[in-house]
Amino acid sequence: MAQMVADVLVGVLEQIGVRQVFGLIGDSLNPLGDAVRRSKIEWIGVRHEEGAALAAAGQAKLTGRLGVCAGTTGPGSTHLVAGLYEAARDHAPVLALSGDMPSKLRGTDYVQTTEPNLLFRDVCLYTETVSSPAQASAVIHQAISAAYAGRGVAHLTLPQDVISAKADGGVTSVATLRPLPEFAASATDVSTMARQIDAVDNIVIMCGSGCHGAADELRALSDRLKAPLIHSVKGKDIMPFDDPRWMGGIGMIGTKAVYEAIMHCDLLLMLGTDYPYSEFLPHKGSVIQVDERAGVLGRRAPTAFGVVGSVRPTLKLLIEEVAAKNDGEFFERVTSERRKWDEMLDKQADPKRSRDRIHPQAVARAVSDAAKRDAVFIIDTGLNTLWSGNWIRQSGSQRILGSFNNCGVGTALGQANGIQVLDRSRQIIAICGDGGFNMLMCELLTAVHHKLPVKVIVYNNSALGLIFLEAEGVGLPAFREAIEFPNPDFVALARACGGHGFKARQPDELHGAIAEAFAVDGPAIVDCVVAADELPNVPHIELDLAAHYAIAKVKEAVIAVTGR
Ligand SMILES: Cc1ncc(C[n+]2csc(CCOP(=O)(O)OP(=O)(O)O)c2C)c(N)n1
Ligand SMILES: [Mg+2]
Repeated sequence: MAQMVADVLVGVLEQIGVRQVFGLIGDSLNPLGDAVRRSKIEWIGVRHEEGAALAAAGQAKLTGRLGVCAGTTGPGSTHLVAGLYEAARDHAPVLALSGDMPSKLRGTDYVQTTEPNLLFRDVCLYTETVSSPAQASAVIHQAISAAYAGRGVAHLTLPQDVISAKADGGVTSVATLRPLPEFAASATDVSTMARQIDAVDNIVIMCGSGCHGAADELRALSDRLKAPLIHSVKGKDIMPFDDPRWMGGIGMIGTKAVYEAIMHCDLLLMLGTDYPYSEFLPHKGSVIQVDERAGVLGRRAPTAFGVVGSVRPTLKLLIEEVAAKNDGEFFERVTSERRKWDEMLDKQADPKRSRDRIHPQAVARAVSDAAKRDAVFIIDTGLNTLWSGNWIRQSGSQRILGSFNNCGVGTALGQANGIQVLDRSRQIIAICGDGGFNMLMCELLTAVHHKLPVKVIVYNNSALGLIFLEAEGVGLPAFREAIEFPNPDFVALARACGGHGFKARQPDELHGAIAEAFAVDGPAIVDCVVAADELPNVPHIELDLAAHYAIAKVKEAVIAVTGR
């Protein structure tokens, strides 16, 4: 049988090691589906195209390798777009494929008409139509190359007639399609950085996602400089929670010890992080920032020196150059503050804290304590992000992913499915709010269908909990009608879908429900009914914020009495 254009596309994906395409088939994708059917690549049919994009994004975030998803003409591709932002915002290489009507019908307001290259423009680094067999191989190469080079999303529009046409040659230069390699900063920059570090006393080293793989170098630098290591949430999983140098997180997923350390240090060394919340970064202290991406240097805090380079090889050079420091007083001070914060976290997470209600911190801690040492946690968006982010105690070999830049509700389960497909024997745990789970709960069916034993923990507070807090934080009374909602019986739902369901209503049911879910073979939900009025610990509570809460509470009391 002659090769179709679709075969050329699938062939190159196979050659670069893509093992799955996540998608939902439609007539325009039939030629693509047929080519996948005849290849070594597995087609993972999802229930909603957003789930396909999230699955591809989850894979790409975990591995740094190309994830691939597909949706059909019109609504099939509009559904893809939302999930693709997850890859775009977290700089993960994904190729999105969207089917399109036959070319002769373009521009005639035919059914399911969209302008795909316009639709995908914002989320993509590259979007192009495969417009003829002669041009196909070049744009296929270009798309994959763009996704790897820019670490983001590339998109190809696939008109049905073109991808089913006879191919006109294969893709060349396939060997060039691979993730970006690490690179060290220049020797001059390393020397300049070392001299600036030598000139100051109290240093804090902030570690972001660009520090993955550099744990040994970070430890060595911390020891040499007597400098505490702190992390963004995307860097949390790099080291075990109990490493004495690993003091905790920054910002809302962070500690008071870290906040104080940053505000009082002489120098913040920002490594592989583009942490966006400037209010938690030094306002006047000096910052040195190291990142592979020149464009992120200096944009979050006043920065004295910016260095372009990957963290690991750059630190190897820096450790050789920088002078050792002897005074451990600052490190000790941060350590003692960190101990106090950790004790507070332990108390908050104690299931015995209340006899008849489960506090959400206890859920996160119980999940973390029961998880395997190499589990992957995928965290959703909402108040639940704060519970999970602050109370999980990572092992150092676990991974923690989320939607930390896109901040999308309903993104955890789709990503978890994609990651679980990579290795069905690894423990993959999606931790969601009830609003988030409800949003894309159909993806539990994808898990059941493809025998993906994903474990889904649901913080059930019958509310879009974070919105309460956000409204009250600006002095508005919470709009209950918009925020609260009834939930289904999640246990029955899980079983109806072909999975397993467990419920914890009381503190003494929590550990058992989680243990049972982790022990069963196959996807499982743990419905954790949690106290809905729990307030997170804010490491830097500002007076005006506290005042806003008070005003909102007064307004809510008035509404409760007057109805207005
Ligand atoms: C797709 C999407 N819709 C809406 C929002 C705004 N939003 C942020 S957090 C949140 C509440 C999420 O509720 P839930 O999943 O129940 O988590 P909880 O805050 O209760 O833990 C909402 C609606 C968003 N970030 N993403
Ligand atoms: Mg909720």
